[in-house]
Amino acid sequence: MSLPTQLASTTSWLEDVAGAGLLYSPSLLTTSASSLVICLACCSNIVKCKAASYNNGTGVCTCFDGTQSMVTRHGNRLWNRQFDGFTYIAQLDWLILLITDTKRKNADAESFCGTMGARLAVLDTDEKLNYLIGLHDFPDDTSIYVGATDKQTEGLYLWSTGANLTTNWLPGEPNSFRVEEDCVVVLNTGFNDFPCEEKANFVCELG
Ligand SMILES: [Ca+2]
Ligand SMILES: [Ca+2]
Repeated sequence: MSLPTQLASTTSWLEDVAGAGLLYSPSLLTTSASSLVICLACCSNIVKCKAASYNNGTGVCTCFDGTQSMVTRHGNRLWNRQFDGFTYIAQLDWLILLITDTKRKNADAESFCGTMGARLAVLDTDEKLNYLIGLHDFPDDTSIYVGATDKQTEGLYLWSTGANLTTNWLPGEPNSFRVEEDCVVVLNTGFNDFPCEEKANFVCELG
């Protein structure tokens, strides 16, 4: 059991249209259910379950935890379980929470994510960056803190996982435009180095 216990009671689900027609495995449970609601209720009882697929035609209900393999399965529809506001993206096996209704300094944003057992999101693949900026509620012309910094060595940007951040910078960035720009935000389509003391929106992930 790896998920924080405060998330275990959450029971809301959101359909993931991009995942329609796919079957993910290995499954935690595969069963027959007479309706979608029964399928989702069944999967809600499994603490580790992050998503469920249901096939209206066959009544096959599958609850699963990961994306180790997926095959096409006609008629399947996919639902992602919502963990206290976090959205689970099955294709990336990624749980994120985008905060756009409050702005915090970088350290305070990191702490806020930490109170939920999360951290500022590590966008270390093109797929994760593209998913985030493709969200319909991703705001235009707004800086969103992510989990990278060059505090240790000026100009060497590292994700909190230790991986290098070298791609997807906006044109001309990183530029240390203001005296100290040691934190990183997503702005529109790429990364910008940004003063850590300035308040910004942010995105958390459950690592
Ligand atoms: Ca810097
Ligand atoms: Ca900059």
